[in-house]
Amino acid sequence: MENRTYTADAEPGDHVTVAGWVHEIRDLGGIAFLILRDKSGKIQIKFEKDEMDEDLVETGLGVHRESVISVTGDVEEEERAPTGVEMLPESIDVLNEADAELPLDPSGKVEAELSTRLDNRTLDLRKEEVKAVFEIRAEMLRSVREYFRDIACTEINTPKIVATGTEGGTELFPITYFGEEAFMNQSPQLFKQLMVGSGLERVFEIGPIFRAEEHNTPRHLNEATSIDFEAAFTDHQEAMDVCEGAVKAAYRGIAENCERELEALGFEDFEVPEEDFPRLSYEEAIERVNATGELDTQLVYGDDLSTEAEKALGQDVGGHYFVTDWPSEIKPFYIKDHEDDESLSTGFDLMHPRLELVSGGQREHRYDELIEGFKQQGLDPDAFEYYTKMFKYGMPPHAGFGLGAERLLMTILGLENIREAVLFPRDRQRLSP
Ligand code: AMO
Repeated sequence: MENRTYTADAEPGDHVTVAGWVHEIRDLGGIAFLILRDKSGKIQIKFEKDEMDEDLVETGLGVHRESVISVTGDVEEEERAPTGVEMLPESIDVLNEADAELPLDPSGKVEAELSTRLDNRTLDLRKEEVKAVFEIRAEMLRSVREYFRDIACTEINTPKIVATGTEGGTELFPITYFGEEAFMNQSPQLFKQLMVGSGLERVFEIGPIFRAEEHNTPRHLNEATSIDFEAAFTDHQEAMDVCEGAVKAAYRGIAENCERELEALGFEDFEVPEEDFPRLSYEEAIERVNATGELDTQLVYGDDLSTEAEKALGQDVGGHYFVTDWPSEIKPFYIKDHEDDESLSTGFDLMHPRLELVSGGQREHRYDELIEGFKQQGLDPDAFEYYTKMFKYGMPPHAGFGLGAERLLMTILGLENIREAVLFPRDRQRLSP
């Protein structure tokens, strides 16, 4: 729209055209106010009924809330106005009138269930605190991208329609691809590994992953966003350094660039984790969980960390921490075992006190050992020939990780439900919008 001014930029003395949504109309009798909202904020528009053109007053005050209008007029200083300025309208254009009844109240005065909010995301995101979540999400991804660029990684995009899965057969979404069975990709795992053997060496990808999990929990999605890193000539310790760096970069970016959004979400002070994330071995983690006395049944070596165990450990540690040196059989075929102890893997998880954020590790780059790993996991190596054969043509040692973007955002902002971190979540009940 030509000559449109954002409400936040309207200064006393200006003659401007603003455009946005009718947030509220307050009619006090002789005087009335229309609050107009746009991406940048709000502005008060004053109607002095006796002194203004009747049609103008009627148009401005007769319009339904949430209608889209543009207003042209002078901006004046007004201490009593919420933003310290107000506009005196000369002309008003109703660009699109909204229905009188709305399925959701964007002013937030009437609270709505999460499912109603998700059904009406457009209206939901007119709320300052909901919009803030997605402005922060954008900043989180921007700062993570910048971090990866700064450590010489190249951003890649890999296929989401694939012939085989990698993260366990039961969690695949099958699709039909020109009469052939295909799947939605669970992880860019194999593709990102193939790229460390290419001339790119160090890569990252931010993209969708698809998991046909039966879980219907506040921490699982069926379509999530994974922040993947993979680099040649890197071991699992260095991959953990990068992982910690990426998470801290996300916090820092938000702290530096999202002051207004954090305020809208009620943060009085926003803490950026500064200390090193401790690295606990799986064995230490098990001992520490058992020592908390929080579990009904003690964990034994070889158990995966249950949700209760993660919670107990999270409370005990009190901040982010890595769990390293997992028993080999718990970790997938592409993770390398320790050379001096094959019962232990180089796989690691990064935990937030609330939940797991990351899985990663050093990868098996030796052809024969890789084929053996497929067989041990009950997978047919022939089905992965496109991947395995590249390990015969000069595949460097490498490591990487996958970081769940929604889980990261959820933990940074303390969101209760992962669905609040996605515009249009996909879960067991939800396929639209
Ligand atoms: P993993 O399966 O552990 O590892 O996934 C990595 C991270 O992705 C996020 N995540 C999910 N988030 C929401 N809903 C889900 N259903 C979901 N599934 C996963 C989590 C998890 O920690 N290929 C490996 C990564 C690697 O080794 O590089 C992998 O996919 O935050």
